[in-house]
Amino acid sequence: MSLKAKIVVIGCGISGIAAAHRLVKAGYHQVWILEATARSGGRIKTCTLGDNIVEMGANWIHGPSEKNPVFCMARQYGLLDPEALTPENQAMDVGGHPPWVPNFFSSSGRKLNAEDIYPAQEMFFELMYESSEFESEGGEPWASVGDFVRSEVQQRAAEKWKDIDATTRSLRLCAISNMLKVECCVNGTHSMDQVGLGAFGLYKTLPGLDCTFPGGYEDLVQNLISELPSGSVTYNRPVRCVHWNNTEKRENPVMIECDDGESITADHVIVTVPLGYLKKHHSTLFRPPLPLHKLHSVQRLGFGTNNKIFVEFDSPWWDADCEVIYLVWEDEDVMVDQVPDVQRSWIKKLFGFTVLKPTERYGHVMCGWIAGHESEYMETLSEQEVTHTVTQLIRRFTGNPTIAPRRVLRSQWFHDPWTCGSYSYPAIGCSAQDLDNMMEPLPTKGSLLQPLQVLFAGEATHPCYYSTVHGAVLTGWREADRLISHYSSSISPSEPPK
Ligand code: 6YU
Repeated sequence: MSLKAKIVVIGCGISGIAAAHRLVKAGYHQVWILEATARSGGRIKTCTLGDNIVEMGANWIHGPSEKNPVFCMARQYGLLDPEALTPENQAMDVGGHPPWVPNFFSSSGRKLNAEDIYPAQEMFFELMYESSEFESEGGEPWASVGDFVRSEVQQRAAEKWKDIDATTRSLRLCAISNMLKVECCVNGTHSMDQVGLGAFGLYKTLPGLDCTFPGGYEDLVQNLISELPSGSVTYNRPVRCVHWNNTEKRENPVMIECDDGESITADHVIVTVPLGYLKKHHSTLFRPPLPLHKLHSVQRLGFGTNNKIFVEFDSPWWDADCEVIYLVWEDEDVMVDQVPDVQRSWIKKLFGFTVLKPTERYGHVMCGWIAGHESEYMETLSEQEVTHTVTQLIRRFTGNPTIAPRRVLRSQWFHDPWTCGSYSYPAIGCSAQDLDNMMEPLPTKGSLLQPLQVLFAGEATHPCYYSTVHGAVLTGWREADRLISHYSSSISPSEPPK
């Protein structure tokens, strides 16, 4: 067993931190993290809006229960509210769709009767469940989740809602458009027409009602970083190229070239850069380049944009118990989740707002959600333009021309050069094999070269919890364990056989 192995982790997001933490706890003392930016956390990013804490990236612990490593660590560090710890909360199985109290508003400035919309919601959730049952077996009735939903709603609505008046029926179809936009945010995709029906079911949920970090998600990051030896992380150190198979010798076969011209040699490198970054930079990031099957999986898997627009008000204009506000456009009964003219009507893609609760902690703050190319366009606008458009939107839907936000703050994940989007999803044509290929170390199995030179972690390498923080943590631990078990079962490269 060689605790002397020199291991470099690229990226100080939660997967990189989890990998380094595991290795250090196992006794490895030559573990370094190289991070491109000036901060830890990556897509975990807690900011403030006035006096309030807001999360620009990850928001919730999805499925906070015993099998969720994020929940277990947060509990151990004492970072959660008491109700998140209760057995009832952990046992609640909501299949990824928390039962939030909704308010519906329409583009003609009316608050809609929720009872009119519920049958559409019920039908939509049924279809989401059915979409996840196809399991990549081939022969699915449609290529994408979007196509499947549209076709099934048409059929089922014709049968189930045949006695409903035309206005309510049309409104329900408009609400389905809204629900497709919600799913675009959940899946981090431009359109549900890009999400593969066969692969949709690869994603698995955990039991537990989603909860947040009262002090901010970054509390988890700080706790873990504080347990690494000081100096473990080098900030503002972007990696330009990983030269693997660098030497004929068994010693330090990897050379990591940084943007500032520095080069670092290592026995192993764990790459945790986001899939969006990999898609853009794979050709310059690896020498020799990625093997073709791995490259094809990088290209096939989806990586889209989901952004938030936080809006603060002096007083609420929603019901006291309201947890989510849905905005239903009355001209969208053809079940669409993309706008025809992005520059003119990008705001139509924003599905609505989640209300930050409890009010005593967050004040009157809501979080708007917008996915896809419309979201990417929004990032290019000035803060004033975004504020103006959001204000007009709220005035139109509430019919109240005097509503004015106090502050607005939005995320810009697509234009973040180290992320290039938000998170991964199974695009059309993807299968479980692509996620397997993503996590496969280099050189690939069967090679006579020095093994485990380049390992891959990060949310997009988890077979069923991709797109989440707990998925990212598990991949960091997985790659650390891969090295630990390698050294516990073989002779170390830095200790050649005598
Ligand atoms: C979750 C949630 N959540 C909202 C939004 C976003 C995400 N997620 P990192 O990117 O963190 O780290 C990589 C580092 O590498 C980074 O620091 C870079 O700077 C660095 N780097 C890059 N290039 C480099 C180079 N060349 N050299 C050196 N360093 C370099 N997850 O659990 N709950 O509520 C949300 C949300 C707006 C953007 C989220 C959520 C996703 C997580 O944030 C994300 O997975 C992890 O933080 C990634 O960690 P990492 O280490 O891999 O990368 C049915 C079904 C549907 C399927 N999906 C359903 C799931 C729903 C997902 N929901 C998300 C929703 C929200 C709201």
